[in-house]
Amino acid sequence: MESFEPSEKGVPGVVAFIGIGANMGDPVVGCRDAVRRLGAIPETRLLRGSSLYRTEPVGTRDQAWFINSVAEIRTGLRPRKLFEALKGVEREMGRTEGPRGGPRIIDLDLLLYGQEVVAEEGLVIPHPEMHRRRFVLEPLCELASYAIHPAFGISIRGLLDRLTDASTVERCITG
Ligand code: PH2
Ligand code: MG
Ligand code: MG
Repeated sequence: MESFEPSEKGVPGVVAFIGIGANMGDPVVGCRDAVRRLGAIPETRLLRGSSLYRTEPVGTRDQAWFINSVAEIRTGLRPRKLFEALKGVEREMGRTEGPRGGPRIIDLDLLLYGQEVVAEEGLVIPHPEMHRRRFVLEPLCELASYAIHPAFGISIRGLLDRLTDASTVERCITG
């Protein structure tokens, strides 16, 4: 994974965090491929990727365990354009409509977009479930424990300390 470089300072664009998940096909390969593809989105650079985590399914529990990670990007795209680009990457990787919360070849969720709060039809940022999900907060905390959830004014570390989600999240491949 690429790491943050001091030369990034002053580069225009907004730092955003993307949640990545997969539990079909080879999910390790899928998650890595997705991270690489994020860096190919127009006006967007990949800054860092977290470790990969093996995670117990939350919600629909009768499905395979997931691989989850988080990537940090810098983008010149506005939130809606970035969201559409993420959907485009999901489609390119073969994602098809399936049952809500069910198995998927790849899932790319826009977690944080700078400190912006967005509540539009079909697009809510910060991601409306992120503060409840250990499979999101553990990898996000690895990258940005200090980041503030702009709707709650609480750091990622603080959200993790308050979390009641007791599902298993194991770091399996170090970033
Ligand atoms: N995604 C879901 C539902 N449940 N569970 C885990 N462990 N990881 C996920 O990415 C996940 C989930 C819907 O997006
Ligand atoms: Mg999701
Ligand atoms: Mg999604």
